[in-house]
Amino acid sequence: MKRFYITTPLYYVNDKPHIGTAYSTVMADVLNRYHRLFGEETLFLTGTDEHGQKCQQAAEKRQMAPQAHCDDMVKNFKAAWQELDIKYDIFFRTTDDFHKKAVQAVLDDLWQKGDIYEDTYEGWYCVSEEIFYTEKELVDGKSPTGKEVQRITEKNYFFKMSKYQQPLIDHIEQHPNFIKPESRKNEVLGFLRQPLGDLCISRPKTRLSWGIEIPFDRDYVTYVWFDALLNYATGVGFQQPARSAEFQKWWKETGAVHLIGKDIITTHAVYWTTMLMAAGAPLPKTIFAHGWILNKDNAKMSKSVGEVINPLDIKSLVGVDAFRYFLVRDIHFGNDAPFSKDLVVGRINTDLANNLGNLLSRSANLIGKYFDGKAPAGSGDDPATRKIIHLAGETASKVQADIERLAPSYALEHVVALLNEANRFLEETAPWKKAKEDVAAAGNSLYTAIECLRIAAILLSPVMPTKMADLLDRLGQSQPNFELAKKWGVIPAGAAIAKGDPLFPRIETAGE
Ligand code: ME8
Repeated sequence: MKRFYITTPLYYVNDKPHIGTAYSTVMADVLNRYHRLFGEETLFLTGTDEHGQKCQQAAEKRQMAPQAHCDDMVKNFKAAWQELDIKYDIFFRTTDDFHKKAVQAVLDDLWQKGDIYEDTYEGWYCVSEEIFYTEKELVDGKSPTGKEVQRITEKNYFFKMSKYQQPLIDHIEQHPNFIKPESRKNEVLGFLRQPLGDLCISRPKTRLSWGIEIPFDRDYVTYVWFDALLNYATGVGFQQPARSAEFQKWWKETGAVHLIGKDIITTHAVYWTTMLMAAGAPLPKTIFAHGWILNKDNAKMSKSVGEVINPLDIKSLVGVDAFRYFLVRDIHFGNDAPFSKDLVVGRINTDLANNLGNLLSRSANLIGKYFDGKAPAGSGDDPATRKIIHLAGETASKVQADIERLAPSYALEHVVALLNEANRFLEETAPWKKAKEDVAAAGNSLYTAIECLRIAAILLSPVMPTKMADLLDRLGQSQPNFELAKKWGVIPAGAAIAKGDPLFPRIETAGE
C-alpha cells in the first residue's frame, strides 16, 4: 500500500494560533485527507515547539513556570485545530520525555563522531529569531528581517554543518522534488553558493535554562532549532530502539513531506538536512515552502506587523468548511496571497453558494417537483451528455495528479470546471421546460446534474468533510469513495434525493 507522511512546523507557544499557523495546518490536513481518500496509509504530524528563549520570556511575562505556560498554550492549539476540523495523528510536543532522550542520543552520537566540537563564539545574536548572525549578514545593524541583535562572546558547542555543504548541494541537484517550489530551491542553492559556516547548537544555562540539556556538558542546553527539527524523525521513532520498525516504515521507506512557511526554509533545507546527514539518516522526501498570507498593506500577517486575523472569527462568519475551501482554492500553493473577509465571502458566494449550491438546489427542487423526489434515469446517449460524462470521468485523475504534485488550488479548479459545465448543461437543456413535453430528456439532464454533484462531493470531501458528507447523504450516498468518483451512473434510478436547506447560504456582509 502506498504511504504518505506529512508534517507541519511545530509552532511556538509564545503566541496563539493565528491565520498563518492555521493556513499551514489546514493545508497539511487537506493534503493528508486527499491521500487517505486515494487509498493510501497516511500519517500527519503537527505540534508545538516549546523550548528556547521566546517561550521562556513569554512564560516570565505571565509569571508562570515554562512548562505550565506550555501546557496552557497547547490547549489553544488543540482547541483551534479541532474547530478547524483538523485530524492529525500525532500532536508532537518538544517537552515530551521520549523526545528529550532521543535528542540527547543524537547529540551524543554527533559528539562521538566528532561532528560536534567546542569553541568560543563571538558574534551577533537575535533573541526573537534565536539565530546567530555574522557581521556580514547584518543589515543596518539589525538581523536581515529587521530584528534587534546583541553582541555576545561565549564558549559553545558547534555542529560541523560546513562539512555537509557539498553533499547537500549534490542531493538538491539530484532530487528535483526535494525542495519545492522551484523558486525556493533556487533560493537555497543561492545561499549554498557562499561558504556554509558551522552551527552553534548550545546555549549556556546562565543565559537560557529552558531547553534540553547537552548530555556531555550539563551547563548547557541545546539550541531550540536543533531540538525542534528533530521532532519530525523522533516522532516516528528515531533514536528509540523499541520503535525501530516504525522509523523504518515512516522515515526510511515512506519519507516525510515537510510543509513549512517560506520564512523557515533555511533551517529546514540546510540545518535539518545536514543534521540528518551527520546522524546517518535519510533526508525527507520533500520540503515544500508555502507563501505568506498578507494583510491589507501587503505585509506578512504577523503579530508584530499590525492586524492579525483570528481564524476562528472567519470560521464563525462563513463556517469551517467554506473557510478551508477558500484557503485551498484562492491561494496558489507556494505563492503569497492577500487575505481579507471580503475575499473569503466573495469566493464562497461565487463558488459554493452560486455554482455548487445552485446546481444542487435546482436539480433537487426539480426532481422533487417532477420525479417525486426520486432520481430519474439517465440515458446519456446524446452528444452533450456524453461530453459531460467524459469530463466527469477525467476529473478524479486530474485532481489526484495535482494533489500529488502539491498543487491543490489547481486540483480544485478541475472540480469547479465540472460544476460550471454541469450548470451550463442544465441551462442549455432546461429540464424545467422539458419536463412537460419530454420527461425522459428532463430526467436525463437532472440525473447528469446529480451525478456531477456526487463526483464533486467525493473530490471536495478532503477540503470540506462535513458539508460534502451532507451532500452525499442528500444524494443517497454514504462515505466518500475515490473509486466511485471515477465512475458514472452510481446513483440508482429511484434513489431518494433530499432537497434540504441551502448547503451554502449566500453570505451578506453589507455594512461591515
Ligand atoms: O517558526 N502566512 O514557529 P512559528 C503563512 N517553531 N504562514 C504563516 C504566516 C503567514 N502570515 N505566519 C506564520 C516556528 N505562518 C518554529 C518552527 S519547525 C521544527 C519549528 C506559518 O510559530 C508558517 O508555516 O513562528 C511558518 O513557517 C510557521 O507559521 C511559523 O510558526
